[in-house]
Amino acid sequence: MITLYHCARARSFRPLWTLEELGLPYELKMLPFPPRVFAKEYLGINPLGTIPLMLDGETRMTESAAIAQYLVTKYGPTPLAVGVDEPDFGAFLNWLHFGEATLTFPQTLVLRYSELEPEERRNPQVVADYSKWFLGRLRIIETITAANEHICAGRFTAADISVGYALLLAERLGLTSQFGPAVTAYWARLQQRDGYKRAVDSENRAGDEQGLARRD
Ligand SMILES: N[C@@H](CCC(=O)N[C@@H](CS)C(=O)NCC(=O)O)C(=O)O
Repeated sequence: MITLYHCARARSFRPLWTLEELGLPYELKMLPFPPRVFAKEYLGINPLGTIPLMLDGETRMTESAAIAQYLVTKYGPTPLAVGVDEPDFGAFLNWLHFGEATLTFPQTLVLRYSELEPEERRNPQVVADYSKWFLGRLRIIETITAANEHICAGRFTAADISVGYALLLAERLGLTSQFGPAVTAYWARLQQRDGYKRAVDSENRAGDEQGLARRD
């Protein structure tokens, strides 16, 4: 049985969404955010203190895009993976990792310096600069989704899950009004997927059962 450690609406949503799209059984362990502060015992399981942590037998992984790649590769064949023999294999890996490394990282600075730091350490300049950074990098997704329903390979893949999570975080940060029309429509399409809805339900259910408040 796969075990996934998760905080509501955090990057661990990528593996959760992937598990739901694949219909795999898993155990979801919800943690308060940040676990490093509010669930110190978690450091004994994951010394990094970050989520996700996915356990699958002897396999331990802590990178959300890599876990999505692992799941679709190991538990395929599935259309969510793009094979090495397909023309879009490179594009698949590129956008899968772009979703985290390029689209999510700048937003974590926005989150940190607008909400998570104590009042006296908040920094509107960092928030403005890294919001702009994110929106600048998002232009390439606007171009792609203006011409394509999905990011690559002509179908829904784990790369859409990776980019989709960055859009979920942007929504939480109030950046959606600055999305272009194609990204707005793409994000709406992603949220209509049954797999996405099941992941949201699963997170809410596990949070309720484990006594954790839902996060907006
Ligand atoms: N690159 C990693 C980042 C993991 C990460 O930093 N997760 C955040 C939540 S989204 C976290 O655990 N933050 C709490 C902390 O740093 O203490 C991934 O994609 O999974």
